[in-house]
Amino acid sequence: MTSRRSLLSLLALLPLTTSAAPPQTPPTPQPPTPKTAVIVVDIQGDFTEAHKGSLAVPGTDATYLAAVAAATSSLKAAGLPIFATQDWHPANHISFFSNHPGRKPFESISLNGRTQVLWPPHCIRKSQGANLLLDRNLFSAVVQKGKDKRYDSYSGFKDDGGSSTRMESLLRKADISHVIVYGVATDYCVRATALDAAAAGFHVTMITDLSRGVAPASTTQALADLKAKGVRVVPKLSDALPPTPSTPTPR
Ligand code: VGL
Ligand code: ZN
Repeated sequence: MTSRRSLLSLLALLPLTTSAAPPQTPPTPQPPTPKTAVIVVDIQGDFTEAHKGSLAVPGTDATYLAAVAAATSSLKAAGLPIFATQDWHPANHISFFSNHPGRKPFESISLNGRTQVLWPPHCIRKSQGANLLLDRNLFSAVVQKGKDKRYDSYSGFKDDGGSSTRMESLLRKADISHVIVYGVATDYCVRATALDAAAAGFHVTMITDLSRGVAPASTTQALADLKAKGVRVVPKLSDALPPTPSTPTPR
């Protein structure tokens, strides 16, 4: 009796080698679903007609802003992290025509070997017109750009001097592989941000219905440039979603 008992208890202590091998892999392996983030570009008073902005982009009325707000809310509700870019210039910024005596708004000049469009003063840091027009609670982070008076920064990733913003590291930290991009202006900051995202290796989808351009010709050209670099250019938010299901499908 004792011998059989002790034998059984001894057996219980032995590691089971034949059946039910201990797991060698992490207990909850993740399916390789691509993680998607949203970059909402420069939705600020100075770029909108609705707020009588100093650099109002055509088509940025209250209806446009409502569509951007609704789309951004639904993307956040679907669980996607939302990043905003915010043009945030010092008053003496190089891109303002008024800082170049004798120059007029929308003129292009050559500056240190680059073409610089001279803009009406806009998005001066802390000014009313620089305010983001969407609820702050939507955003995982707000990435400010154009803060160095010497350089313009259409891109949310880096300025014309090559200095990086926090954008790429924020996306990497969040393990993002896809970004959805929309906002203003299609031909400037949306274009540059989407191109830099693609150059950094992210899959990029740009939504035209949620974006507006400064001028028709440069907007058409911008969309061609984006497509040429592999950016998926789609009209609607619903076209942007299929490759990246936001709700996990049961397996
Ligand atoms: C922008 C011109 C100057 C933009 C910013 O948001 O597209 N355009 N600064
Ligand atoms: Zn600017």
